[in-house]
Amino acid sequence: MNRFRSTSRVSRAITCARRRSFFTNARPFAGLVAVAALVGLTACSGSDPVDPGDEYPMSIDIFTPGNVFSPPVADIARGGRVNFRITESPDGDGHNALFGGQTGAPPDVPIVKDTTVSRTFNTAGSFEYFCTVHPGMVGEVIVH
Ligand SMILES: [Cu+2]
Repeated sequence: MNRFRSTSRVSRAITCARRRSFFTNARPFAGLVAVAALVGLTACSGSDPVDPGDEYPMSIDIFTPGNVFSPPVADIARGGRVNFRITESPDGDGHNALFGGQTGAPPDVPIVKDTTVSRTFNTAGSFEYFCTVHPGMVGEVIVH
């Protein structure tokens, strides 16, 4: 019993001595860690000052002046909305905007004219679309 107790005391003393020695040895490194942390924070705030999601609009209008989508390439933030402001085409038909079943793309815009159809883009990526009424009438929405 006594032997165990004394062993235990010795063991505790050794453990404490090791802890003290660890902290004594670690102290010079603590300064280095603090400096490294400051440098790290400064580097982070310098290279990435703005949340990337804030750089792109949450809503954008795409027009159809003639048989083109304008702007042909639209950048928006993820979760943003594209308003297809579709006017009557020169041939009297309307336009559609098909995404071709791309994963993450919103539902297709049917053939319409003189109206606005809005679509929300919840998935990051590049989504090309086209009008089947007018071959070559294409556009792209890039979701960031
Ligand atoms: Cu068209």
